[in-house]
Amino acid sequence: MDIQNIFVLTGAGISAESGLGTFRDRGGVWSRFDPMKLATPEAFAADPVVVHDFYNMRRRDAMKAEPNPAHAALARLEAELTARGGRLFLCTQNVDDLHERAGSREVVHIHGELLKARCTACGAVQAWREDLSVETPCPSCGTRGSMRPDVVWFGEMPKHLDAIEDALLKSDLFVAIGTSGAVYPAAGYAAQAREFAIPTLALNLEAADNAGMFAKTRLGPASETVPAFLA
Ligand code: BJW
Repeated sequence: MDIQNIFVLTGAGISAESGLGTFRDRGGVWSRFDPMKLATPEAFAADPVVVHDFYNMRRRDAMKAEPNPAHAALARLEAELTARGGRLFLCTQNVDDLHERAGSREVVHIHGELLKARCTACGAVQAWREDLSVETPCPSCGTRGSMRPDVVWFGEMPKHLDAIEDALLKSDLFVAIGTSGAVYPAAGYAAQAREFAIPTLALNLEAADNAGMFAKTRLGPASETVPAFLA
């Protein structure tokens, strides 16, 4: 592959074969749980116990999961591009750490990280592997019950947007893997790439909501399509 700068956007589909549920597929997380009661700041304010229970379960599941061949292939691609002076900009919507555990060195989490917690009193963010509760004190400022998962809920500002848009516009290829193209602003990146004449490729199990924005699509499980794309 001769391309130097590749922008990869991953979604829940890349972690599906690691046993972590996607959101919008049949049987997905949002078919079993109401996102408006769990993934909004209003839901957390109304019932923090329920929201903590949900994210405690998700955190435990994420820690038990292992990276799959799709995560590993992206880590190899990063190493290869870096060795020849290029760059893989890996933007994940996932809150798990499977890219990092597969060996990816630079990972940008637009929707935050489950294995980090943030203090709503003093703003401190720290690595977090334990369950959270309404009693958990903030290690930085001591305020009780102020810790929340450092993830991005609906209506909240996604993270690292300037760096993401900058990398997107500098890329020679945009690849979306395992994402339904339903959640903005990430769902709009394919259209933005297209607008700037950057080639676009979708690797997904089935056609995404924004499928029309991609010049090329390969349908199939990420554990097969991602290593094949690099071969
Ligand atoms: C496989 C596979 C296999 C399965 N192999 N593939 C414009 C228009 C309309 C609405 C909006 C808009 N702009 C903003 C909004 C509002 C809102 C939004 O987008 N709502 C939509 C529902 C319409 N967006 C927001 O509120 C965002 N904030 C925001 O916009 O701030 C304002 C602002 C932004 C920018 C500039 C200025 C102002 C925040 C969104 C936060 C999303 N949070 C969540 C939860 C995170 C914490 C948690 O994990 O609980 O993020 S929701 C959930 O969806 C999670 C995901 O990251 C995200 C995307 O889901 P993803 O990854 O695409 O998963 P699925 O399940 O949808 O798709 C999986 C795909 O994989 C499927 O296609 C399968 O086929 C495939 N697949 N197995 C390959 N083995």
